[in-house]
Amino acid sequence: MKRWIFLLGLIALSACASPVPPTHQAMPEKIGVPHFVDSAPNNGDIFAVAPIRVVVNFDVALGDASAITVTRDGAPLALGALTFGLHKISMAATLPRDAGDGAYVVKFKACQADGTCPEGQFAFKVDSKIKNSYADFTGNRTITIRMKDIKFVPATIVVSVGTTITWLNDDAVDHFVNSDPHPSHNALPALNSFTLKPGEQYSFTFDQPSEWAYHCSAHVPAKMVGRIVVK
Ligand SMILES: [Cu+2]
Repeated sequence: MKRWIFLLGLIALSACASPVPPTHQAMPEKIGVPHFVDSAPNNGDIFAVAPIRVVVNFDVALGDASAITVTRDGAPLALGALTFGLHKISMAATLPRDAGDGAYVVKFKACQADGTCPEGQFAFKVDSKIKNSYADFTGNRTITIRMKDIKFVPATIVVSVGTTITWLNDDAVDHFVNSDPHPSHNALPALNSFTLKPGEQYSFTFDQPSEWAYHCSAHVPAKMVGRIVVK
């Protein structure tokens, strides 16, 4: 009985939690494959601008026959060559620049040491209308994002290429700036900060047009997340 009351409380809490930007919705469950860890985009992400690449991470090395394909509204996209990350536990494919609005499905084949190549997939959406809810800082050379009350403020912004963003920890607890996905943090590895103690700050200059999703790895359950459209 107590357990049910606890669960109902959790549901009530999540229903009235502070508003999160409209960047995620439920989508069909991804098809899991052995040794899959995470992906960027995350399954179910909604972006205002199409990301420039997709990344899929595993906890074992991948074989050369591994592959990624991406469709938008069912039509295949021409991707850049598949690249493998360090130790071949990640693979990435580049999308056409500004690939446009639509429903994207990423299918991947993850060849493993036992000779099998299990296939999985995940989905995300691009809807340029949600950019209206992002704070527009285009033309500014420097921007400060505060880390306050376990949130990035502002959480969703648009900036120009070459803008330097400074994150300032204005909270009483440690925070991080981490590239999505969690826990691999490798869609944009250079973005990752060290621990930011209260009062400390960290800067990064964005030089690739895309929409970059990031989070604080100390506060994943609290959804301390942010998005930066670079154009
Ligand atoms: Cu944090």
